[in-house]
Amino acid sequence: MASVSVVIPTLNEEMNLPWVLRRMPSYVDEVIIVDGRSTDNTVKVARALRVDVLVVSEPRAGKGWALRAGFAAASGDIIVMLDADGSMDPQEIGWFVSPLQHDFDFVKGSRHVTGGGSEDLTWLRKAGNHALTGLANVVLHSNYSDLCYGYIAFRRECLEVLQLESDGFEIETELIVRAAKAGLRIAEVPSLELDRISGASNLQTFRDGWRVLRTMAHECLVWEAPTAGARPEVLRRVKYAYSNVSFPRTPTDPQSVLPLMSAS
Ligand SMILES: Nc1nc2c(ncn2[C@@H]2O[C@H](COP(=O)(O)OP(=O)(O)OP(=O)(O)O)[C@@H](O)[C@H]2O)c(=O)[nH]1
Ligand SMILES: [Mg+2]
Repeated sequence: MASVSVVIPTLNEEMNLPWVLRRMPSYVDEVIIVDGRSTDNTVKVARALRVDVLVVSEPRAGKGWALRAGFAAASGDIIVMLDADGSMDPQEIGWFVSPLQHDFDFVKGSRHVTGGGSEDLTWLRKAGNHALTGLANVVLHSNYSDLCYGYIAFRRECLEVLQLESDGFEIETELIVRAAKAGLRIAEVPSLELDRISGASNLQTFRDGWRVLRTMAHECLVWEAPTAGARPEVLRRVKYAYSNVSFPRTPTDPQSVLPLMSAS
């Protein structure tokens, strides 16, 4: 059974973390809180709720810095990233983990497939996300349904291929674009985004929307997926054809099968 690490960036989330940590499924092996800028009791609350929590310090500003520090510290076979504000329900982690145990490399939550949804999206963000998703799909020949959503899980080996370098919220775009360009096997699972429980959002729609667009252009045009240095299972879609593609599609004589069946 693969081990699961959950990475949670926190910036003044003392009020919201209790809900998040109490909803953590028991099969999660490691919970990593990445903090360094909170001025409230976020870290104390985390330690009080979960004695084995791993606290990583990242004083630089931005979700990208925080996630990269958390990923570097994670020891699980599977890494799940989710927010600390109560907008992503840890009880959904199983939906993300199971495709990864069945040959997928990268699993994304989607608010725009059946079973998913959002209590949190304003019409402006919804329209912006829709436009960015459409644009990404045209350029990447992908069929993502929800680009700007950061409930994501992947096999740890993927980090070697993804080579993340973003500092802010645009790390989500970087992850998603690079996963498609690297030929990872990607699945989307439904996710219900809830309202932030309390406190203020750190996202600014226009500033961060622009950063997402700029990152997308850069990633699509400039970034090239590495072909060496990564573990083969992560790159299998690039390097290998499915082993059964040449399995002959000719009619089978039933007599060649039936004696075998009756013998068993
Ligand atoms: N460590 C760390 N965590 C951060 C930083 N900025 C944001 N976060 C965390 O990243 C997560 C996402 O931030 P939010 O402010 O909720 O942004 P969002 O979910 O994209 O926007 P909303 O939908 O408006 O909530 C939360 O858990 C924040 O606490 C940062 O600079 N450092
Ligand atoms: Mg949020």
